[in-house]
Amino acid sequence: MKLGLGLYRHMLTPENFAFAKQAGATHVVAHLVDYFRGGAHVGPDDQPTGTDWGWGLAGDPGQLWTLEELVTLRSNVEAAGLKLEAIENFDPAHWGDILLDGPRRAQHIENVKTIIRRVGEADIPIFGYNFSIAGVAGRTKGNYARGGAPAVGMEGPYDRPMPNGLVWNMIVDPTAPTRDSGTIPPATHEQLWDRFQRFTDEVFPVAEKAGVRLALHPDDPPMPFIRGQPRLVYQPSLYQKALDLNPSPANALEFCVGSLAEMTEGDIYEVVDTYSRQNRIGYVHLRNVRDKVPHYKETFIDDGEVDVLRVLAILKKNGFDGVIIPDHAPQMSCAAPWHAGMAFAMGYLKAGIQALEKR
Ligand SMILES: [Mn+2]
Repeated sequence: MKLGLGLYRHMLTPENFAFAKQAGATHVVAHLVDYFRGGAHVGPDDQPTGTDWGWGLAGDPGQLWTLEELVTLRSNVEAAGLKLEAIENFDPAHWGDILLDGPRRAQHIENVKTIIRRVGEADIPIFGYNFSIAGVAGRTKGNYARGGAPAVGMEGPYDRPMPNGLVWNMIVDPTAPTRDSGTIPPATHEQLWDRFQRFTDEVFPVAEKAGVRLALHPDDPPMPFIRGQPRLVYQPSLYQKALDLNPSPANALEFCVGSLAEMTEGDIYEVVDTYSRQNRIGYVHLRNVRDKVPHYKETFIDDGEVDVLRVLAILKKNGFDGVIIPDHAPQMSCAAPWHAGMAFAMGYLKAGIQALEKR
């Protein structure tokens, strides 16, 4: 098992690559969507939180990530002695109408195919994604973690309808927040699964050919509905439905232990065992939580309800040989709250992995 670090777009710097290496990482997962552009956020490096208008502005709909950009990123990561394992998340400006079944859907399918081909050409093996209309929305921030450390959680459902111009919790129409744009009509679970099925049918053959595995993140937070919109994978069994829908080897999981542990059904150790045995995990998000939706809270990695060392042992037993990243971590009181939180999580995971490898 390999240890990695996930970095947001504005953090893809030589200094942070060196930090990852120093913290024991061998791999990096990179976000190319800029969640911090024109939005309201707590801190410059913290997890995006945002407002009813989401995290801020999505990217340029006409400008896809170029092959050159991807190759340069990989080279920069490799220059620090690390490997670029995955790109995480599509830009809502590039693929939003696939989620909404909107008028630009055909163009957005072409966008996704182009991006996947380029990712394959740049020798990046995995693309992580979250097939979600409302995206990561409805989380609150508080001094929830040990010692009053700031962390995210939920304090009840979030049902405020999505305004037009917002997709996957980012603004794709920059003029929408300044006018009364109306709201997006709620879809049904059946419609969402139909959209997902069509997406997999059209995109997975291209991904297979490009040598890229598409790794599906479960819903964060895993509620049946957020902002009136249905969620795809909000119980552990729905992950199996997503795998069974399309047998392509490109159909993989961005296995988020924290989100799975927040779900109201299932035993997290059985869930880890079930999915790691199938050899369909692209990479793992590993963080800890207390309680279930809609009232869970994120915790330090040693401090929640999940026995993270037991999770590592199950992954090891089932021969998982991919990358594990800490996902999120509470912020620690010092000059570098994000880095300290991550370094703590990395040290804990590193020790857990080493203890297993030595056995
Ligand atoms: Mn996650």
